[in-house]
Amino acid sequence: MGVTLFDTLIAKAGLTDIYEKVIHEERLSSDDGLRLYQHPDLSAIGFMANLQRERLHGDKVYFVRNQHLNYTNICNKGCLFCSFYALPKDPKGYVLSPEQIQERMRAYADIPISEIHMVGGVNPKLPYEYYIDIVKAIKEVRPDVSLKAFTMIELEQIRRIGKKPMDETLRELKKAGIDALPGGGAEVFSERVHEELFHAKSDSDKWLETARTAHQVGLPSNATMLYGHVEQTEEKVYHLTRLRELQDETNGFMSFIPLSWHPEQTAIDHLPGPTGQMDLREIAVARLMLDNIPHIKSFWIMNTPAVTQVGLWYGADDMDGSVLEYEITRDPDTDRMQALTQTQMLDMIAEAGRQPVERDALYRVLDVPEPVLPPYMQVDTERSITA
Ligand code: V47
Repeated sequence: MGVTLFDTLIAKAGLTDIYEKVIHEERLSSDDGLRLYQHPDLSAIGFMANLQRERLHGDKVYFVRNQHLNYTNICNKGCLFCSFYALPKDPKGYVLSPEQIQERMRAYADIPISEIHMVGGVNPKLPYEYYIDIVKAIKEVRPDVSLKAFTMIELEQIRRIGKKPMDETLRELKKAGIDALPGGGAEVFSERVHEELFHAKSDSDKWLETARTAHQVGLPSNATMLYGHVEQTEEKVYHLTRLRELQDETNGFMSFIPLSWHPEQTAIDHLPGPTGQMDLREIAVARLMLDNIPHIKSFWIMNTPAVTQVGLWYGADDMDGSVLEYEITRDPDTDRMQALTQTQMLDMIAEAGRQPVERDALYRVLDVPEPVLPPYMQVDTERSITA
C-alpha cells in the first residue's frame, strides 16, 4: 500500500510509532499514553482512536432506554468534587423507601425501559436488608429490566453493615436481582488526589479488589475515571493501565466512562473544570489505551450531547441513554437537560453519521433502528439543478 495523506500527517506530528502499533494491534505503553495526552494534534489522536473504534464496532453506537435512581443522597464521605451529597444531619438529606422507588418507576410505566441504573451516597444508617429490599422492589415492578446498581464504594459499605465477606454480599445482591455494577467511585487512582479530594473513601486498591471479586462471582461492571479537577496526566495514565491490568485478569469490564467533572456547587468550584477538547481527548486516549475493554461511553449528561456527537468519531461507541432524572450533577440554576427521548437519541446518532443500536445494561442488542438523517443532510432532488 502506498503512503497515504494520513501517514504523512501522522509522520509530521511525530506519531508514526504509535500509529504503527495501533495498526498492528499492539498494546500502547504508559509513555505512549503520556504522549497522547500531551500532543497538540487532537485530530490525529482522534483519528487513531476512531480506527480502533471502527475495528471493534464499525459504525454502531449503543444507547439504552434507562432510568437513573438515587436511593439516598446522604453520604459520610465528604468528597470535595461532589455536589450531590448531604451530610447525615443535613435537612436536605433523603432516603427513598422501596415503595417510593417503585413509585418513581411507575411514573415511567409507559416507556419501555430496559436498564435501571441505581446508585446512592454512603449512608451509614441504612441496614443490610434495605439494599436487598430495594433491589427486589425494582424487579417486582419491572422483572425484565437489567439492573445495574451500587458502586464499589457503596458495596464496601453494604458488606461492612452486613458483616459479610464481599463475595457473599455480591452473591446475595445478585440473587436478589442485580445484573451488573456501574463504574462509579473510582475517581482517579492516585494516593495524592485521594488524600486531597476524597480521603474518607477507600482507595484504588480496594476499588480494584471489589471489582475483581464482582467479576469473579459473575457480575460484570463498568469503570470510570473522574477528570478535570486536580489530577495530573501521569495519574490518568496510571489509572488506565491499572484498569487494563485487571481486565487482562478478569475480562469483567464492559465499558469505560471518562467522567467530565462539573465544578458547579461543589466545595472546589473555583477550579475551571474540563474543556470540550479535554473531553474528546479523554475519550480518544481511553479507546487507544484500553485495548481490552469493549466499550467506551461518552456520558452525554456530563459531556453534553454536542461533544458526545463528535466523540462518536473520537473513540466512543456508546452514549448511555435516556437517563430519566439524573441528580448527581443536577444544577437547578441552569436547569440543564436531564433526559433525552428515544427520538432525540436516534436523531443525535443519525446526524453523527452512525448506526444506532439499542442495548440493555449487559450490552445485549434489543433493536437496530433505521437511522433517519436530518433534512439538511438529505439530498434534495427537488432543488437539484441536474434533476
Ligand atoms: O462516582 C461526582 C462522579 C460518579 C461529580 O457505569 C461527578 O454506566 C462530574 O459513575 N461532576 C457517578 N462527576 C456517575 C457514574 C456513572 C455515570 C453514568 C454511567 C455510569 C455507568 C456510571 O459521578 C461518581 C463520581 O465519580 N461525580 N460528582 C461532579 N460534580
